[in-house]
This record gives sequence, C-alpha cells and structure tokens, in this order.
Amino acid sequence: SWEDHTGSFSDILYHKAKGMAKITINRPEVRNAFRPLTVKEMQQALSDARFDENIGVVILTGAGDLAFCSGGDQRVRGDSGYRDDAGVHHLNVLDLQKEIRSCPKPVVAMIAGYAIGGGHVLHLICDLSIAADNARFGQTGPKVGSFDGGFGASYMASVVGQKKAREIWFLCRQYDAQQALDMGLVNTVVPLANLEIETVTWCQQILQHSPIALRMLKSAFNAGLDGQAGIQELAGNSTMLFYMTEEGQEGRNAYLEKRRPDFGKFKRQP
Ligand code: 2NE
Repeated sequence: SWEDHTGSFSDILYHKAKGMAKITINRPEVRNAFRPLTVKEMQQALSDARFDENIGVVILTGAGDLAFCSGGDQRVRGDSGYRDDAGVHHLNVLDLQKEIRSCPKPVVAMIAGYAIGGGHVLHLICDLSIAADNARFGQTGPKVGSFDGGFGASYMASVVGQKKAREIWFLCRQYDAQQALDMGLVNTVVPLANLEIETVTWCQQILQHSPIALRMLKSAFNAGLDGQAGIQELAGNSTMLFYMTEEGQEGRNAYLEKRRPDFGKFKRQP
C-alpha cells in the first residue's frame, strides 16, 4: 500500500512504499503530456526520492491505462520552448533526463499505453522499462517539427542500434509492446492487469541488492556515453567510497587534529 506524498503537486502524484518511490504524471486528459510545471514537479519528486535514504528505487509512470506520456504539451508550445504560466519558454525535460541518468538509484519506467515523443525518450532514459501488453512506442518529432538530438538519439542508438534508431526517428512509426521487446527497448511485457505488481516485484528484487554496487554499476553504464560528465559521476562515487575508508578519514582527522597524517599504517594494495 502506497503512502501519499503528493502534497501540493498539481500535475503529478507522488507515492512511497517499502523502499520505492513512485512518480506518476497525472494529466490523463492529454495522454499525460508534460508542460514545464509537470517537469518541474517531476524534478522535485525525483530529488526527494534521491535524498530519502529509505528509498532505493524510483518508478516513473503515467496515470490511467491509456498513456505513460505523450511528450511535450503541444498546446503550450511557444516559439522557443514550452510556455509556463509566466510566459517563459522551457525545454526543462532535457534537465530531467540528465537527472534521471545521474540519479544513483535505479529508475524504472512502468508503461501502460502510449510512450510517444518526449514521453518515449523519458522511458528510454530510465534504467529499466516494464511494459504492459497495451503499450505503444514511437517518436513523432519530425512530424510535429521537433527532435531530441541528445540522449533521445544517441542513447536510443546504443539501445536498439543505429539502423533501428534512425528508422524510429525518420519514419515516426508506432511499435507495439512485443516489437519493443524484440528490439531491446523494454525489459519485459506483462498483461496490463499485472503491470504494477510485476514492476513492484522487479523493484523488490533490486532492493535486496547492495545499494553501492547498484550505484557504481549505474554510473559505470553511463560513463562511456556521458563523456567527461559520465567519468565525473563514476569518479565522484569513487571519492564517496574513499571517504568511507579509514585511510580517507585519516587525512581528515590529521588535518583537524593538526598532526601529520599516518598513511603508513594502511596496506598498499597490489
Ligand atoms: C499519444 C497519441 C498517439 C494518443 O492517441 P489517441 O488517439 O489515443 O488520443 P488523442 O485523441 O490523440 O489524444 C487525446 C487528447 O489528448 C491530447 C489530444 O490533442 C486529445 O485532446 P482533445 O482532442 O481530446 O482535446 N494530446 C495528446 N497528446 C498531446 C500532446 N503531446 N500535447 C497536447 N495534447 C495532447 C496522440 O495523442 C499523439 O500522437 N499525441 C501527440 C504526440 C506528440 O507529437 N508529442 C510531442 C512530441 S515532441 C516532444 O515531446 C519533445 C521533443 O521532441 C523535444 C523536447 C521536448 C519535447
């Protein structure tokens, strides 16, 4: 049973249970299309989940059975981005994508119905994708005068291969859940009625495993594609681990105690 942490969020629902946080885009009337506020709230919820030490895995989903997310809300698309209530234009979903990638906890997309356009890229960016048998996938950018040449292109190509990624973007076709599974876009396809229970089962299995091992693996998987920023993430985790050792702490303690550090007492590993 999920605890409700939605609070003052208007475009999303936010729940927690047994080590899991669940972020639900709650705009079913537009197939869960996002506007700048939706993305801002998703960023806030993701940050909360990241800093909550009781949370080990994050689920990203959409309200209802018809859509995970249909991308940017075209009704508020201005001439240089998506308009907020103050009239400022944003492409803040690109920041959210980076935050999902750099979140040290696994993020799992739970997909019923359409994952389309920028909504398709959102599931792609997640570490794992669990699809219901009614899920449908695709990009629409070239049809609606848009594209995602960042992770939406490069990471997609590393997931499904260059030829398939170019097909997905150039033809703007839709693919059913089985086709998505066949091309490695999703990890499994389950009956719609079992979608949440199956997703929770996957998450509970992840939660039995070492948080640091998972964290290191996620940054290792990211490192190559993310270039210098990916190396920084992996290296930051190494620094965190080093801070957790007596050898690292000896340096801090010696500084605070105004003495020379005694690193000689630590084994030099081969
Ligand atoms: C998602 C899809 C395939 C669903 O089709 P269907 O037939 O199930 O529903 P329908 O009737 O098209 O949609 C239901 C209502 O939701 C609205 C529709 O306009 C419709 O409204 P009413 O006519 O009932 O008033 N709706 C759906 N998606 C919307 C959207 N994205 N923005 C605003 N209203 C939307 C079908 O609806 C579809 O193809 N939707 C458009 C997908 C799309 O092109 N998304 C934008 C891609 S660009 C992007 O996301 C992006 C990017 O490329 C780069 C950076 C940031 C964002």
